[in-house]
Amino acid sequence: MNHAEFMRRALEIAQKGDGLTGSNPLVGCVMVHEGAIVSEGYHHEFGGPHAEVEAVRRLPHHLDARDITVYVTLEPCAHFGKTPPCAELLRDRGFKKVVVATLDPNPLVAGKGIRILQEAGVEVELGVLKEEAQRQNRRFWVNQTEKRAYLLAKWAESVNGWMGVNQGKSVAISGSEAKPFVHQLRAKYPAIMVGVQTWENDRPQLNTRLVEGPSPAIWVIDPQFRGHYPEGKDLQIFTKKKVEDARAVVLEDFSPRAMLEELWERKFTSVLLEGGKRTLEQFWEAGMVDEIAQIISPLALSVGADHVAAPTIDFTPSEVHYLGADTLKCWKR
Ligand code: AOF
Ligand code: ZN
Repeated sequence: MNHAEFMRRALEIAQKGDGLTGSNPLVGCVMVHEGAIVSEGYHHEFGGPHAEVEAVRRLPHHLDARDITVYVTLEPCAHFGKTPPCAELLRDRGFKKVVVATLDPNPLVAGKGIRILQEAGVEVELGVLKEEAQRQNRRFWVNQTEKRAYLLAKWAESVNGWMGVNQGKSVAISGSEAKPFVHQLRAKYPAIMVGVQTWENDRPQLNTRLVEGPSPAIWVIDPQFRGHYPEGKDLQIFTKKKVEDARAVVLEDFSPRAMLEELWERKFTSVLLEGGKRTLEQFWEAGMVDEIAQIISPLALSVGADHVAAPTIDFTPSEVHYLGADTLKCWKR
């Protein structure tokens, strides 16, 4: 195995933490002695030990750290978080060399980890598989560099480009195999957001009833506060209007970015935006869509005055999957 292959292995094991690390990144660490992997570790879950700590624990005692090169997919941390700084751990163990895929955008670290190592005379190589490493932690990157929630835009449309009907008549577009997929998606997102029009038209439940997993917190975008929100219903409403409702969150700046920043401040690292047309387009036009899941059903809805056209969002899918008769087109920024 060569240099890049060791880092690729570190990225591969990092992926095992997918969905479990919460607001933390996925991180993998591989230790190499005389061209062979002698230890591995990854960040398993939020609050758990960091990848480097896991790898150090598994390292056979008889090996001399001065002969070992450490590969890690993210700059070792420099702060006392839930665990002591990983950069100090690697330094104190006396490893010969540390190869890092990318700097940590977290301001608590951001170059400080590398400095700790270099100042102690540890050889550091930065940038091996940098792009892959940053893409793997796309959500963490958006959170840390833009201080906002990461956004996935999801909608379903008929093959002839309709999204549904107006005036309180909800219509099922996607088929039975797409539904559990959508519910799985919801279980992975701490928040779900819809425009007031969709809220009023469809009365969506926005939960995960078809799969195991938590239902996301519901957010409705309703500048004039004209929606109907039953007493006791657990949700939050972004609005411009100062109203007497504890669930209302009044925003002066009613932009897509401001909403995502507000969500991030409230500890929502990501949000699933489920419509409708105008809302989806507004977030897209504001450059706030990080990922898209578009479901296309083979059903040709007939054209009527009360039909709603699908959003006009021009993207080139990076992946296409099939959910029964439906097609799923995915895109990532
Ligand atoms: C590493 N190795 O495996 C991870 C790192 O709350 P804590 O203590 O878990 O710290 C979380 C921060 O530490 C996180 O925001 C990111 O900057 C870094 N994560 N660093 O050296 C790891 N998971
Ligand atoms: Zn650490």
